[in-house]
Amino acid sequence: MTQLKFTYFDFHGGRGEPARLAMHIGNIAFEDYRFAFADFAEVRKSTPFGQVPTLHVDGVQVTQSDAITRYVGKLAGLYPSDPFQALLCDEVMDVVEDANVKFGATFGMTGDALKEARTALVNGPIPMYLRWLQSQLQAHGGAYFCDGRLTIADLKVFAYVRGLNSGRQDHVPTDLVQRIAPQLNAHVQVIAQLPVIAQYYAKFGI
Ligand SMILES: N[C@@H](CCC(=O)N[C@@H](CS)C(=O)NCC(=O)O)C(=O)O
Repeated sequence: MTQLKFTYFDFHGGRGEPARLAMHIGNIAFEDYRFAFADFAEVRKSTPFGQVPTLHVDGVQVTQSDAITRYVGKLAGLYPSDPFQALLCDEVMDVVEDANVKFGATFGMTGDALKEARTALVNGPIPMYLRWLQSQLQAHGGAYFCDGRLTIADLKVFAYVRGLNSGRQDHVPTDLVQRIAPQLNAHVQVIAQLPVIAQYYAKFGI
């Protein structure tokens, strides 16, 4: 059996969450190597770009969150086999990643600089991405983003929207998604209530 070791922060979000969820849903055995934020400086030394997540596949270290999520998504049966549905799935994931990259540029900022940068995102790019994601969801029936079923695109958006709603991101109002794209919050609720997802978070006491 292929040995998988997934390395990411010890929290339930970010770029690592879709892959962790996909492996759980697919009942794929893996070592879930979680580390504290305080240990990142040390952990990053063992990664090629000083970034996480990484996935070791039989000892081979692989980077890039979406490539990893697609790989485990295929193993878990959560990636479309139809090329056009796969394209739609990838498109949604890449849009969320564009949003992540813009947001990531504000990490490390403090004080007024952080406030200004986050406020600019909240007033521009983030609503743009949220509106587009909501329109994609609607265009594909309202329940799932593609393939008429749960895929890794849903997991990627789920983790992103939960992060925005969490209150953990300074200067991002917790009602932003609800104001701009309420159907994304309804989607989060549906995903969170799937027995396999509810069971996953219950394991962590969430
Ligand atoms: N393209 C990479 C980006 C990874 C990335 O930026 N990860 C963040 C944590 S979510 C990180 O390690 N940031 C530290 C840095 O870039 O210095 C991916 O998708 O995996």
